[in-house]
Amino acid sequence: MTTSTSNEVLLIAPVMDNLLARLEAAFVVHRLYEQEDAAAFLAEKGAAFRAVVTRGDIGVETPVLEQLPNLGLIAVFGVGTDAIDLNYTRKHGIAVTITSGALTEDVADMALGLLLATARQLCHNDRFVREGRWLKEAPGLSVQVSGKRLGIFGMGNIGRAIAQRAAGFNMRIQYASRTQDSSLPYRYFPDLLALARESDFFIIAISGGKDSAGLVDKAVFDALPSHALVINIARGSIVNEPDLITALQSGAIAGAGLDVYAHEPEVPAELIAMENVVLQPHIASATQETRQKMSDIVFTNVEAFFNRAPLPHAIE
Ligand code: 8YV
Repeated sequence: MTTSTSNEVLLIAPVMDNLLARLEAAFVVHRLYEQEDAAAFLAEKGAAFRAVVTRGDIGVETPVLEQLPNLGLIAVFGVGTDAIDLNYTRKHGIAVTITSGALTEDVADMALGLLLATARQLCHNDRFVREGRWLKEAPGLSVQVSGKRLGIFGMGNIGRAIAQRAAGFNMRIQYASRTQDSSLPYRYFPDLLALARESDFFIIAISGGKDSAGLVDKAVFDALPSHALVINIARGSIVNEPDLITALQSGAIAGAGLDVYAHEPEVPAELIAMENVVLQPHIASATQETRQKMSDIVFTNVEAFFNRAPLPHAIE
């Protein structure tokens, strides 16, 4: 028989081996992603689970939550909660924890890395050397990064960390976000299209979710100068991907650096075919150091939950 005092944890998707090992040493862990018949498994075992561990990019589907009547915690390996129905968790008193603070620097580093790689054509020129083309022709010219106008869409922790780094490149930093923070020395645009019109580079750093789905669309690409480069380290859902492809194909923008996509791990063939696009497999936070911190935070929160202690990283 299962009771709500059990210490059973449901793992929705694979996590780092050492986190899995720590969880398995301390709790009874079941892996949903390994169940042949997930629905039958949940129908039989669902009431046993008091904690779920999942990833930011995967979240938990609401029909799964509905099979977990004794759930008290969702510990997210990541900061995104866009793949979790927070109305449902609030209504059912389920706490949600995230790995806040752990990944800000890495994601900001990746934003600048993608910007440099796209503008300075690092991947293109790497191929140029490896394929022996340098022996036959001169490399082309790329685009200067330093001193340019950088538009940042979203000025949360990650947006700020990007701005700090861009300041080191003497960029003219400006941003659009829901609210202005007048303590920041950057120009604020209440209107996204106005920001786009004034940006040589445009970095997307807002949170994903229903409110931000498709906000960067044809209107934004048309407003950007045709030499603009678009960088996305946030969520694929924020960008209308077919509009992005059209903008790149038509020359409405000059290039893109992407870590995230609408339907990961699927990446549209059109993007893969483009030389002016740099593609990464959603790895902005994937350094050994940060992933270790994220693992520790997840474990600490699950442990606190089962010890009935305050949750150090609860979101609300
Ligand atoms: C991770 C993320 O890649 O924090 C998030 O929400 O999307 C990323 O940092 C992901 O959660 C782990 O796979």
